Amino acid sequence: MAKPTRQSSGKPATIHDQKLVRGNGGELHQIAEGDSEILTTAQGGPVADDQNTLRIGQRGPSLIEDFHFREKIFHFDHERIPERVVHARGYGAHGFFETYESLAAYTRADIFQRAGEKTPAFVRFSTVAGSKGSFDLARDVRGFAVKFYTNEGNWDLVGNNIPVFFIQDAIKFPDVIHSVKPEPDRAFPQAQSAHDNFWDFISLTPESMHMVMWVMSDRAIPRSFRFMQGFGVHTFRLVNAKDESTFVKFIWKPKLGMQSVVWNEAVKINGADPDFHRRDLWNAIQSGDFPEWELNLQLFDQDFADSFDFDVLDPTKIIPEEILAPVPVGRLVLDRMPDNFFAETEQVAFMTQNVPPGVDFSNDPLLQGRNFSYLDTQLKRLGSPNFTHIPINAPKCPFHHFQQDGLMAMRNPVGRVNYQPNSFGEGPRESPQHGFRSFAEAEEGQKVRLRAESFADHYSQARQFFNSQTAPEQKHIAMALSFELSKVETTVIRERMVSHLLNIDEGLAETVADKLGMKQLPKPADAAVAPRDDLEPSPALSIIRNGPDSFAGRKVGVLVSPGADAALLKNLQAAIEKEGAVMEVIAPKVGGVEAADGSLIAAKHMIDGGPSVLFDAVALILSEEGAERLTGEAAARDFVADAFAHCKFIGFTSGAVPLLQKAGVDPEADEGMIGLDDPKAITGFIEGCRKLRLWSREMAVKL
Ligand code: HDD
Repeated sequence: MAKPTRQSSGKPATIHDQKLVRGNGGELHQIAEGDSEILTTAQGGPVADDQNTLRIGQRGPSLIEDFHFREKIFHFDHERIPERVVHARGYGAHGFFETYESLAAYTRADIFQRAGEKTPAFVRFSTVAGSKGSFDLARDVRGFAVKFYTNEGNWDLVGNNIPVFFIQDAIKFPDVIHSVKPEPDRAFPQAQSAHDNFWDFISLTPESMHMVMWVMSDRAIPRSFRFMQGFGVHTFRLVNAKDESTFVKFIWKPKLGMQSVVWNEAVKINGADPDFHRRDLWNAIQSGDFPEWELNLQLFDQDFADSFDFDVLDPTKIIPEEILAPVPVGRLVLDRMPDNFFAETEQVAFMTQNVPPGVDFSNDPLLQGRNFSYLDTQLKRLGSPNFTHIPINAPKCPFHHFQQDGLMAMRNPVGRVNYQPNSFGEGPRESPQHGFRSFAEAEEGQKVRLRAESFADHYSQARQFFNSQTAPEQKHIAMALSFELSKVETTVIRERMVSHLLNIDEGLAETVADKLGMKQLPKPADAAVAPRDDLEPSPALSIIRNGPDSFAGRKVGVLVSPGADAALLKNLQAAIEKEGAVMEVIAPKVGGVEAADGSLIAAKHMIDGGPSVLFDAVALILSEEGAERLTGEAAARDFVADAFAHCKFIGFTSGAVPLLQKAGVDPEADEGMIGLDDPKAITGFIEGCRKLRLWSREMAVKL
């Protein structure tokens, strides 16, 4: 776009030529070498003074004639567009999808035809309930929406990090969302499910029980977008060139393994760094450590669907991986942050209806409803049916149609013919061969408003999920339910929830009831279908069982004091970086500290600004004198006490012992406490870190 510059305008000298700018008071200041372009209005008119409105006299009234002022304020007043009604807080990145092998046997989708083919992609991660400015570590589902810019149009796989949903029918969506959002009279709580309305709705909606187990699990407090799985949730179809259909479920698996935080940590992260997940993705991509996921398909035919325990059209059910193995078919790499958050991440419009030829819908009633909602909402948010003219939403393949005009039309076709068929041989025509053909599924039946009987079992998979977790994960679920229900003020809602839990796991129900101070257990909720206890646990459902095998992509926070051992720090840093992890130094002052050898150790954070909740493991490289001094600082004591309470591995020099003791941490408490005086111990520290957390520490504490 043409921008007026001094060179191109050839205008006589301005204040820029004199290397002067005006200050707020109108006074002129000298500016450094390197001139900039001349500021203009949106109409291109050069601006002489951007600091003072036009007024009569120095202290007189402002003039409406000041078109520059009016334009500037007018535009500012209109900067915001409505935030998404759900998934308002999100963060996106660009990347590509690389196909491993041709899937032509299953689908004619162009993206899956050629091994090694790279397709550009844009991904937006999000929380569901909170508004745009809410914190990242809410206990919530995470959105995992992928836009593939394929050669045959955009394909949006609009998924979550949880493979099931709260409701079975899209007509219930406004209800579940209203219930979780801030209560409408008081407008709180923000980004929390811990309140009466949510649990009231849930406790009256047995179909949500499976999802509730997932949302109360550690899946809802991920450590990083990079360490989450993603799911298309619904059963979709793949359709090949012979118009044969195969059912499919889509699963994204993170290359770096799964990892979550603990709730007490999440609460503190939200205060210390509300942008924790954003910053993490930004830092990883900017430093060249590109996050990667593998796309896995669960492929099955009608016979499998007919013989499976549950209805494959029911979005509150999964197909366990142990029953139907996922097949990796490609990888997604995120390697570039948007240049402009608003233009790309805020304006990107995902729509489940965007499928390329070769991918098709199933009759899942949630999916069918979504296919209406997403298009509709984009008009509300982006203000015009021309939202596909916004670069992030435009296809990257050639496209030709007769849609025209409308607000903010940016692509305006030329020529006479804007319809077809026409006699002039102009314009695009449909192609039965290349175009999208819906799978010709035979349908018949009466028009009814009925929930299928095959959707009626609401507890069996909830129980299976709970039984598939490790002991610490089960404990986290019990703690999460107790916390959430403790915030519910209406007793009958708490009791109703416990009555559902009794159908899932008695021990869980008893623990929660006890934490809620209930004198006696209610009766189990009436179940339309008795919960089954013959479903095998699915180890694939546990995060802890599916963690990483290295510490790559993680972060160690090292607390140093004056007199610290600089050589040890250097060795530690080398070992951490060799592992593919990152080290950050925390010191009493952000300027750093003088090491024992007189060198300066630079610090990234002061202790208040770098609490241990921001790190996956910590090390204390302290001189004894330094540690003694830190015993008086609450932030330093919290650094240590929190790291221990959150089951992190702690490496420490013997000088650090006074601080450990003052923080109530026994230096010999368990194998997670690793002395670093001997440089060889660094290897042991890194090996410990690979386990991410020492859960036995937490299990020693009774609920
Ligand atoms: Fe939805 C946004 C995922 C059910 C209606 N949804 C939205 C986003 C994700 C999901 C990741 C954010 C996209 C972005 O980053 O811009 N939604 C899901 C999943 C669901 C689901 C995995 C169940 C399996 N959604 C669902 C239903 C409805 C909607 C049943 C309505 C009938 N969802 C919307 C919406 C949103 C949206 C109102 C808000 C902003 C947007 O679409 O673009 O249309």
